[in-house]
Amino acid sequence: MASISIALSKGRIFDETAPLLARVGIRPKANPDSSRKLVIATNRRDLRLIVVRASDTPTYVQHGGADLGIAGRDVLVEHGGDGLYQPVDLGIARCRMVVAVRKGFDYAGAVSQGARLRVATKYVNTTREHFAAKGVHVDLIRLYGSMELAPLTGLADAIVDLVASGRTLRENGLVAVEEILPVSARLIVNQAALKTKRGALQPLIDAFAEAAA
Ligand code: PRT
Ligand code: MG
Repeated sequence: MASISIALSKGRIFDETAPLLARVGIRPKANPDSSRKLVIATNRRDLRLIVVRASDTPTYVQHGGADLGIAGRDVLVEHGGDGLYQPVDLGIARCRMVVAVRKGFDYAGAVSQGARLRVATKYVNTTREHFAAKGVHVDLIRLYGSMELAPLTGLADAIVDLVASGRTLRENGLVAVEEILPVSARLIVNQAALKTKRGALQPLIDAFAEAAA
């Protein structure tokens, strides 16, 4: 029996994937939110979960550290998606990637006057491409989290971050001024594994597609 591994991150992605796993007939033997285990066995002897950082999921699947993975479109676009199939939009962990600024900051004015905009984000590749396509000059400031602080402290004029309810922006006096991408989580597959283990992987991919629909 071919052994199969699925990479995913704890927190939001695991929580929203759990009902899909149940529908596919996969029952993890531990909950990564409470366990410290990074490799989690399931009721299926041929299948285990690998717990990784959200932004590392595409890297694990690309290099064959896992056969399958579950990752947000934000992470996939930023990573580039080399060596990955993205066969199923799971429709979970939905949010939007946006440009946000301090309330009262004249974003349209700054952009139309051709000012160099200082933009803080962890999505540097996506952000560079977004502004290049608009012909707006930006200085990128790479952060690893809490992007919302950057405009409040004068570190940056704008941020590129994810918004779901809008509460985080609102509570920090920020407003979204532009949408870059709608985001949801995708099932991703190592391209080489799909060829060598198609018999084991294809039914699982089909089951996820069915469970997500
Ligand atoms: O911790 P690590 O750096 O490894 O990754 P992470 O913090 O990005 O992981 P996690 O678990 O927070 O997010 C995993 C994935 O969930 C992301 O890659 C997205 O695809 C998806 N997702 C969906 C979100 C949100 N919704 C979301 N709202 N990820 C983050 N947020 C954050 C956002 O960055 C902001 O700080 O929530 C805040 C905004 O939420 P609202 O509801 O206040 O608007
Ligand atoms: Mg986090």
